[in-house]
Amino acid sequence: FAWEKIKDYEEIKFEYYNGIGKITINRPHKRNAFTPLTVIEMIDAMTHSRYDDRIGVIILTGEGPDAFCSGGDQSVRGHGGYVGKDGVARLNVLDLQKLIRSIPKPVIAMVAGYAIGGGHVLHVVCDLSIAAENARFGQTGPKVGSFDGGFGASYLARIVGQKKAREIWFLCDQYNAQEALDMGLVNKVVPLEKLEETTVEWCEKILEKSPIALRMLKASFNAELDGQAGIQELAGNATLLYYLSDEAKEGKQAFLEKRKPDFSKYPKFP
Ligand code: 2NE
Repeated sequence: FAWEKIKDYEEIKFEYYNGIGKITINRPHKRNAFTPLTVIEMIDAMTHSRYDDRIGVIILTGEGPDAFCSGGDQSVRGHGGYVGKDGVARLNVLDLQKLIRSIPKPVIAMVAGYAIGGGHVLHVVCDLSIAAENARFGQTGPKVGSFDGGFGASYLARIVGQKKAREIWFLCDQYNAQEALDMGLVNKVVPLEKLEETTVEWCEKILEKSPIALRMLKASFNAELDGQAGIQELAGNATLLYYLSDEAKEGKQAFLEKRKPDFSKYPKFP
């Protein structure tokens, strides 16, 4: 595919092709473990994807065949979080997780090799996951003195069920692509050499669909789980649709013209 670079970064790649934005963690020497900078760059690219009207679907992936992402880079883990070049310790991947869920466009994890630890949680929070046959999934938190009790626990349990989610976290075993498919953790498994082709095909099918319907569906799936934040997202979309109506425009226009609004001609639907 003729991917065009959108912007230069140090630790990720960000490319465009035919309605698709592709964000690639580019630290293959560390199995694509993320540092605070990797996450800052992913948040920037994800935010760009949100505002870029050409982009309808986002692929999140890792460079090379060996890893999607192996979680937080343990060599920069310090006192209270992952330490950036500014010396500040933080866990900013949680902000990225929230962004992946709230961006009103489908995000697809394209997984080759390891999706482990915080890297596993990243694919979990994506809307869809397509795995290569060499993919391996798992959490390592309790082995390395960490855990993700947010989406990494509760949303995982919604996907695979409570017993399986507890097994995944308590045993820290790894699961192959077929096992992941069997537990509903991924949508499809394909040979490694077909991974990008299949993911782009799925993106193209999605891109043929109504953007507002997709946006409403994503917010609806989130609303059921995300409490007030989920309702806020869904309600924001309702406001968007209302703003598109003549009825809402009459309210704004009347204010600007310093007159009483006339809503009498708008229907009171049963
Ligand atoms: C991913 C895995 C299973 C791959 O194993 P293998 O045998 O294919 O590769 P290897 O040799 O372990 O890794 C290659 C190089 O990448 C580094 C390794 O240290 C190694 O470096 P060199 O020896 O060549 O110098 N590397 C891999 N993962 C790394 C990481 N996460 N941080 C720093 N360096 C890493 C195997 O590498 C593995 O098990 N990796 C560790 C997975 C892990 O425990 N991740 C952190 C979980 S905690 C977390 O992510 C987290 C959270 O729990 C809550 C919130 C946010 C984050």
